[in-house]
Amino acid sequence: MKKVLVIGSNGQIGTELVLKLREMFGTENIIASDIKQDCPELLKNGPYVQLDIMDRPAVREYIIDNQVTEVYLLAALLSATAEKNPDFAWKLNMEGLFTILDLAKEKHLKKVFWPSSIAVFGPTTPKQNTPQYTVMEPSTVYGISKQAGERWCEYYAQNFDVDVRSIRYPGLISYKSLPGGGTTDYAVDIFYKAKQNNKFTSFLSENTRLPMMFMDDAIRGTIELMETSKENVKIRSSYNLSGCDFTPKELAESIQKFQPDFKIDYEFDFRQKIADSWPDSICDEHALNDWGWKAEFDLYKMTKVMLENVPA
Ligand code: NAD
Ligand code: AKB
Repeated sequence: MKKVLVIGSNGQIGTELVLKLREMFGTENIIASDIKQDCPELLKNGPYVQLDIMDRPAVREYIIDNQVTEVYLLAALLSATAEKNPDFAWKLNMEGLFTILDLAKEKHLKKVFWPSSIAVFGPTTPKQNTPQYTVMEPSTVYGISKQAGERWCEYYAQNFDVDVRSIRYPGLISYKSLPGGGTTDYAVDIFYKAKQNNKFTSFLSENTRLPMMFMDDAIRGTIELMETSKENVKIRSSYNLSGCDFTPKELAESIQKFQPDFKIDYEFDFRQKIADSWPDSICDEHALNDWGWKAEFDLYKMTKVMLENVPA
């Protein structure tokens, strides 16, 4: 019997992941949980529990008492927020992971999903079509925490037979919930500003290319990885996953296909340096070969769906 706990359910990924998991496996079997007291409107159709991932005893007690079988651990500080509070970011991003990996090591959990990021790469990584295995010297506290997390996931898998699965998500683009403090957030905000004001000021410069993905692809990829048989999961650090890649200028041009008068200008800030340290595009051949991953949304299709759904 599957009983899933999604920790950090109220965020950009968690909201859509909970909705999809409930649709697939039954509302009562998917428990949303977040540090926030209130359950978001969209998730009120099923169970919700307030949990702080930093409260190790409370998390352990809840998982053991409720016979949870799988955890998706999404609670973290993202790249831009983490740079402003490095000590706390390191603590939050690492401690929660150990709590969950230890529960899996003790066989209280059958499976764990923990997301990594393209932030594991750094300025010395080859930028185009970045391979799965390459130089990894992240220059942000967020990237360092994700890289350390990947190493620990692989260590627990190899030494304690923990079934942990992970994806290095690119920047995710969605309309059901807002992003939570990343460097790629501009690519969501631009759609709100396009609908509301028909103009946008980008905090990244016009030719800053980054790997991105529409949320439907990310959720499908996540569940496909979690549902594939254990033998198919050959990488226990984290899989490269590619959706599409574009610059702010190209994204603006894509919006102009639907709103010809849309205007963009550029005022870059501290996030430019973070973006400059990340890849332009990602090679995801291992995900394709091991468990059949294939993205469905390109820039045009994503732009169309975003403009149709973001409120004016
Ligand atoms: P988000 O910031 O939107 O959501 C994180 C959620 O965690 C929030 O609802 C927050 O309230 C909750 N949270 C924070 N501290 C908590 C705590 N102590 N206990 C319990 N919950 C807590 O983040 P997201 O975009 O949904 O990202 C989820 C995960 O995916 C993160 O690990 C992130 O690094 C990773 N990721 C996201 C992206 C992206 O573009 N969104 C890309 C790469 C990787
Ligand atoms: C961020 O910008 O911090 C995230 C990520 C790519 O990990 N969207």
